[in-house]
Amino acid sequence: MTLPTSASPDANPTDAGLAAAAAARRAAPDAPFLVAAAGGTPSRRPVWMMRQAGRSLPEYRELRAGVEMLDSCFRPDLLSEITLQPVRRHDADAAILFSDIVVPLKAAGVAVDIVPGRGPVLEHPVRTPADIAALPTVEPGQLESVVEGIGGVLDELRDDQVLIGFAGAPFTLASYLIEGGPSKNHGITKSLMYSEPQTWHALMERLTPTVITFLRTQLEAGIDALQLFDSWAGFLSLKDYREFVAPYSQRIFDAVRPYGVPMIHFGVNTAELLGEMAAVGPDIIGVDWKTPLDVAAARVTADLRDRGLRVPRAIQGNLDPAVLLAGPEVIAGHVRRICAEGDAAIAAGNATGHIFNLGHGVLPETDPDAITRAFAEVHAL
Ligand code: 1CP
Repeated sequence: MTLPTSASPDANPTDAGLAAAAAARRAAPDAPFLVAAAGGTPSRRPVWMMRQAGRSLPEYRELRAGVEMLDSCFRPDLLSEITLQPVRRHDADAAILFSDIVVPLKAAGVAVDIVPGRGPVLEHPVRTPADIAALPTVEPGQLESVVEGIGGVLDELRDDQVLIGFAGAPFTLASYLIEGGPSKNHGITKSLMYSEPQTWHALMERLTPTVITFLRTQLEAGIDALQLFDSWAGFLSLKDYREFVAPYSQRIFDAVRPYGVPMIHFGVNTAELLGEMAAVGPDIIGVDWKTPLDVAAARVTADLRDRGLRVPRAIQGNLDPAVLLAGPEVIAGHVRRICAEGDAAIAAGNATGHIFNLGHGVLPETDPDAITRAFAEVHAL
């Protein structure tokens, strides 16, 4: 097992780190996900779904019985098996690593647990300069079980299927740390940001290296692509996102770009932020279900062009997860519409490719057969 060698997270990756990643990564030149991400014509439209691993699957519930959520993220056998379950069942073009955005914090020694039916809960919220100074930064050696689990996934994937690694972006992580758990309006987080900007920036500075190390560790273990989840960034205005969040997310993309894998950036309620979230550096823009893909792509392209940045980019999305609870005809209609909107974005020159996904995660009550049918319908179009 090779562990990352990059000592200073924010510096350029070391040659040894880049070599380790290149050696661990499988050659998958024809994988539809990678072809679509690179602007080519894939053999079929690639599809994966956020939260495809997890509670919608009976085989997941069976495997997790009696095992705490975060414990399962540190058991390589469970990690690989749960990651692979939806890929086998639904013939997905990509696996998403079974982990959680709080895994690097837990690995670093932060007292955090995932409470069933609720989400990540901190024993001590992080709200003061002293709390921030005491927050540990994750070291690659603390993530060995994740590295081992990734190896298990790569051994089993077909070579036209990819493994997507991920991390939570600093804003979304900060919200859990400051609030102490899931939040409806992120009020404590935002009030700290407004009233104590220095404390806010200190927390962002503290979290950024942990996110970089978590991603580099996955890259050096061989992931084929990555997604930075800033799930709750849509609670911010564009101005606040620019000032308080974008510089850190940009540093993260800069720090992992040398590995050369496709990078996705996603958040919910981000219609107003899409251009800015694209400008911080991803290759693929994840869109929630509220903005049609062709409209989103046009907006992103215009914003990037105004700044002299590379256009167009690939686009990912964006079926409303609730549609999967409706009947087969309803699902098929929405799948057709979204594929047409993706094609329209490409035809207009505003996207290089379309990766089908949901606009957010699979709802736990979703019938797995409805998910399988949706995958097949995307592939048939
Ligand atoms: O009881 C259970 O089975 C735990 C439910 C669960 C699962 C399956 C949690 C708790 N996390 C996960 C796995 C997970 N988390 C994955 C891998 C599985 C997959 O996608 O197929 C991923 C990518 C995440 C990432 C994650 N965790 C995000 C970003 C994505 C998103 O949904 O926006 C966020 C915000 C979290 C926090 C979290 N962890 C768990 C829950 C229920 C939540 C959300 C809590 C909240 O609403 O604030």
